[in-house]
Amino acid sequence: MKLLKRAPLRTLAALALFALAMPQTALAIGTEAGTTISNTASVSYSLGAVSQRPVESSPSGNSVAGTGNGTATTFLVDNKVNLVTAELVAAATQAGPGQTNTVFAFNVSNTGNTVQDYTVVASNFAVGDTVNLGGLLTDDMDVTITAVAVDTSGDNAYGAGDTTTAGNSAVISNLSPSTAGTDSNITVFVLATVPISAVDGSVAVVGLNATTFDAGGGGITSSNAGDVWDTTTVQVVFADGAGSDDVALNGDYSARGAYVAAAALLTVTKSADVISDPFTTTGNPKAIPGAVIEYTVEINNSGTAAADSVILTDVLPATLGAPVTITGGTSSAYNSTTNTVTIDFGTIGAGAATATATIRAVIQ
Ligand SMILES: [Ca+2]
Ligand SMILES: [Ca+2]
Ligand SMILES: [Ca+2]
Repeated sequence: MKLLKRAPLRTLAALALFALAMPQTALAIGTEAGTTISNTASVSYSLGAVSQRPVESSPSGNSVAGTGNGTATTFLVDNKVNLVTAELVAAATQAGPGQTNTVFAFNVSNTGNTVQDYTVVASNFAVGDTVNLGGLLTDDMDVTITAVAVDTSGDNAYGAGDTTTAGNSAVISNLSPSTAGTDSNITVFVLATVPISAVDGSVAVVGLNATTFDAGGGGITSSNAGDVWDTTTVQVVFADGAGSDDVALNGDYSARGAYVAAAALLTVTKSADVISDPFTTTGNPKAIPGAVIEYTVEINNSGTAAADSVILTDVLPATLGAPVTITGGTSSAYNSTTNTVTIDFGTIGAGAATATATIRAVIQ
C-alpha cells in the first residue's frame, strides 16, 4: 500500500514545471511519419500452483498458448503537418529609390514529422497595411516583386549559388524535419525593385506564405481530418498555427516583412545679392546694367542616404555676361557657347549636410 501513496504536492508541482520547461521542438517534432509501432502483449496464468504456458495477443484474438504464437498489433505513425514562416531578421530592409534585387529574407521551418515540399508565394501589401519589425511600420508605397529565391547554398545570404525563380513564387523541395537528421529550415529571399518615386522613409510591406505539398514534387498536402483512422496508411493531420495572413490548421504559414526607402532629400536654395554697381559708392548697390550680381546656391541633404555625384548646372540668362567668379564644389566649369556653369560637389553626406556655391556675373 505504501507504493500507492499519493505523490507529495511539491513533487507534482516540480513535474509540472519540468513539463513547461520542455523545449518546444521536442514536442513539435516527435516520431517520424510512417514509423511502424508494433507490440504484442502476453498473458501468464496458473492452474492452482501449476504455471501454464503464456498466451500472446493478436489483433483478431489468439488462443494458441506458447511463446511465439501471437501476432503483433501494428499501426503507422501519421503525418503531423506543421510549419513556421518568419522573418530571418526582424528588421526592415533598407534600399534606395530605384534599387533592384533588394532582398528581404524569410525562414521556413518544417516543424512536422515528415519530409515535405512547400510552395512559397510572395506578395506586395496595400497602402495602410502594417507589420511590426521592432516597431510598427505602415505601408505607403508598392515594390515590384521580381523573383523569389531559395537559399540552396545554405549560407542565409542571397547569392549566385541559390535557386532563383522569376516571378513571385518558388518551390522548396524535400525539406526534412529535424527527426530525419537534416535541415529543418531554409531561408527564402524575396527580390524586389523599389520605385524611383520612393521618398526617404517610405515603407513597402511584403509577405511570404508557405503552403505544404507532398515531398518529391507531389500535390498539395490535404488533411485526413474527416477520415476514419487507418492503421496501414499514413494520414495527414494539420497542426500549424495562424501566421500573419493565414488561419490555423490549414497547412499554410505566412509572415510579413518590409522595405524602407533610404533616400537623400535635397533642398536647393538660390538667392541673389548685388555686390556693386558702377554708381553707388556708399553701400546699398542696385541691380542696374554694369552691376555685379552674386548668386548663392545652397544644397542641403536632410535624408538618411548620402547623395553621390552631385552636379549643379546653372544656365545663365543672356542678360548676364560670363561668370566673373565661381566658388564651391570640388571643381567647376563654364561653357561660353551655352552660357552654362557646372559645379561638381561629389558626395553630400546624409543627415543635414550642406554644400554651398556662389556665381558672380555682370548685368548686361
Ligand atoms: Ca505597398
Ligand atoms: Ca545563399
Ligand atoms: Ca496556418
